[in-house]
Amino acid sequence: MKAALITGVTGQDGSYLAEFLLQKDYAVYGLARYCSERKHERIEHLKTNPEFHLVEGDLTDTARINSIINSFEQYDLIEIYNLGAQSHVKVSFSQPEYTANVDALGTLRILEAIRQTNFTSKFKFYQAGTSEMFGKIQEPLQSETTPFYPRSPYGVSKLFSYWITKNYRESYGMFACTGILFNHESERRGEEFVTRKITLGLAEWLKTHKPIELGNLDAKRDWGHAQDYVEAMWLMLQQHEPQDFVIGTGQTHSIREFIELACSKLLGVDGGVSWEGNNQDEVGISKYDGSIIIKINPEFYRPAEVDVLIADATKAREILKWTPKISFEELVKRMINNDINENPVYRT
Ligand code: NAP
Ligand code: G4F
Repeated sequence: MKAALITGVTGQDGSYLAEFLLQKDYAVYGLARYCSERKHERIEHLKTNPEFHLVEGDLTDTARINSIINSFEQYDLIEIYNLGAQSHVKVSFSQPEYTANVDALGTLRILEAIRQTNFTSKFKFYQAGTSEMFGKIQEPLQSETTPFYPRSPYGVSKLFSYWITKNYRESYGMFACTGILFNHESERRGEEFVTRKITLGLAEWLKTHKPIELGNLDAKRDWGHAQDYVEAMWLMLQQHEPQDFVIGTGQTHSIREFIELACSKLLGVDGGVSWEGNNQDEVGISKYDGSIIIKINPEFYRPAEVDVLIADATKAREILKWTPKISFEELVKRMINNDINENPVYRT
């Protein structure tokens, strides 16, 4: 009898992971926060599955976390995927204490709750680490051995979680590991992250010609598709020994490149958009009809930026036999098609 507890089940990754684990015959428990309207768009379709159970709770609530962890004694094996987080980097600058409470102490609460049970050895723990921990990169390609240099309260909080996970592994022999995942997007990506903001913004632009307002267009990210990445999380927990892994594509693209590709998919014009002006006065102009698609709004700049990220996922390739299947171009195409057709795939 195997069970999985997914914190953050209502999020992008949580919803894909729940689907993935249900297909593998796990009893899936999803931690979701109480909210006044019990609508969870990304997982609504799972609620009729008898093997899917919603558990109400919050990562800031120690007593509740303890009682949830203790409720799993009946199972032979319990995999915990700690995906719950205040995951927006910019928000972490305006809400640093809350971010640390959820993203750093939340992890400790789960680990300590597992340690205090009398069935600790039945648990395997996955921590959702991030390439944001590399921040101001210390090596051109970032692997498991690259020194960390986080650039936001979010990155610092996640780094605490990385170290406390390693500490519980080494101190208490717990099966606990961190996946250091680079950016992954999808048709279910939160609307405030730049890729989804762009694809949704383009859908809106088609109707209203309202320009999309963005911040730094020159930052570069290693973008994959979330569906590929949840498989890597599971693979980490199927290993004999707990180990940390970097997960990414090894390719990087700027926000500007994402826009150009999205616009060419949308407008059917090569390059899709041309750029005029500099810095805050720069605009992206549609090659199709000459109207403005992109404007800069300094409100979206960050106090400290992560300029570029590129994964070296050799270890995952060799040990987990994991490689991403969905290319950058396919990712952009899927997001554009989804948002233009107003046909969210999670309803199917
Ligand atoms: P997401 O869509 O923002 O989902 C975050 C989830 O955490 C949501 O279900 C949210 O619930 C939940 N949550 C937030 N605060 C909570 C709290 N106090 N107690 C319990 N749950 C809480 O994030 P994602 O993109 O799926 O990412 C999943 C995890 O991977 C996160 O930990 C993120 O930091 C990490 N990560 C993401 C990426 C990426 O590129 N996507 C890369 C590396 C690491 P609500 O629905 O109620 O808000
Ligand atoms: O889409 P973003 O907000 O993602 P960011 O900051 O890279 O963080 C995401 O990936 C991390 C993994 O590396 C996760 F750990 C984290 O939870 C999250 O999922 O921003 C990407 C880039 C940044 O450089 C930002 O400055 O896009 C730039 N950007 C430019 N204009 C913008 C905007 N970002 C957002 N969110 N909104 C803008 O208008």
